[in-house]
Amino acid sequence: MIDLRSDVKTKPTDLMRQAMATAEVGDDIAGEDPTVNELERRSAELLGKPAGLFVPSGTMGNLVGLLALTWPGQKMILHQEAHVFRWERAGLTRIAGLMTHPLPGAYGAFSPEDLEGAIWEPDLHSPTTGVVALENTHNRAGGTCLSVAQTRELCEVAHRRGVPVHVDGARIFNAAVALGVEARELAAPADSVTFCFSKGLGAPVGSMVCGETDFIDRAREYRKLLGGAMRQAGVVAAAGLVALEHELPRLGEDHEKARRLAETLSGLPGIVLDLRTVQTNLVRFEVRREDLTAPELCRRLGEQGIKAGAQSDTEIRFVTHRDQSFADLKVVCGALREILKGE
Ligand code: TLP
Repeated sequence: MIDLRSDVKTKPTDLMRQAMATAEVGDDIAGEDPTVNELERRSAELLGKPAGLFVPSGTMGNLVGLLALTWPGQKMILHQEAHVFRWERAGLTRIAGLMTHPLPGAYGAFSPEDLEGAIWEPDLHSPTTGVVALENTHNRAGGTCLSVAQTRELCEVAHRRGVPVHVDGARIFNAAVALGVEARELAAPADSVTFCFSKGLGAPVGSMVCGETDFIDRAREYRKLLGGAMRQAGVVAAAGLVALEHELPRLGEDHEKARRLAETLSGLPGIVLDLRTVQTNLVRFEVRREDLTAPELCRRLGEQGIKAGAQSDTEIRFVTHRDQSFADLKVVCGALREILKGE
């Protein structure tokens, strides 16, 4: 099977499995797991922050980050298609008690002007703004990147008004590779940044939250509260260390695969695809045909051993990752040409 549904579908590599089998471990809640400690140190260094906190998932990373930056009843400003808004079971409201103020914006980015307007002047009646959230790369926009300049400008507006910024950087290393910058440059202007080991980096479990030491101390308390504090977590952290060393340098290949898929797709009848969105390892497109819906196209691909997921009747997202070869991608392109030829 060739799996295009998500980069979360990758299986741990042999190197990861070896590292997991031989990892030195201890009780992480007590700070005694040397492998987790090393992963937190290395991650913080890569993002240019003083401290890191290993958490089980991207969802928990976002949640502990938001809890540590805000108070219940505050307002959170975020993109209207943000993952934390659309796909995280409203934890930010149910658990962190935050009210949301979603903003529109092309390619996953709202404007500094819209942000400025959304941070209301303090008065007796209104909620205060607790946090601004950015997402880099932006999932729903098709894996688009926020540049260093965009990140800086948005953070400047927020900070000038005394509001901290959280970056959901589940795929921040994809953004760094695509933009040709260091991840720490993208993280520098923000107060809190998360990233995932279990997406393009190919590890089986885990995400990281990075920021100032006092912020991470608070996030650690919230991780405990949410039941995310682990014991001999070095077994999974070991795979994260392998991911940073061996998988991070090859992320560009996934972008090349996505480009090839997108170029094939955009030439096929009834496919609507904005090539400007194809910046990293996600390819979002629409199927606008009389004879075929998006779920039907996925079903036909399935018959040829290709797993793909429709997001609606007309929308599909393909995701490239380490477990597909360039030869696999040729097979996918051939199948697409065959199914979509003529109309
Ligand atoms: N994204 C996944 C899931 O929606 C299944 C995917 O396939 O793209 N932030 C962003 C930007 C994400 O894309 C995701 C997961 C998360 C947070 C949440 O991470 P997890 O799944 O580890 O909780």
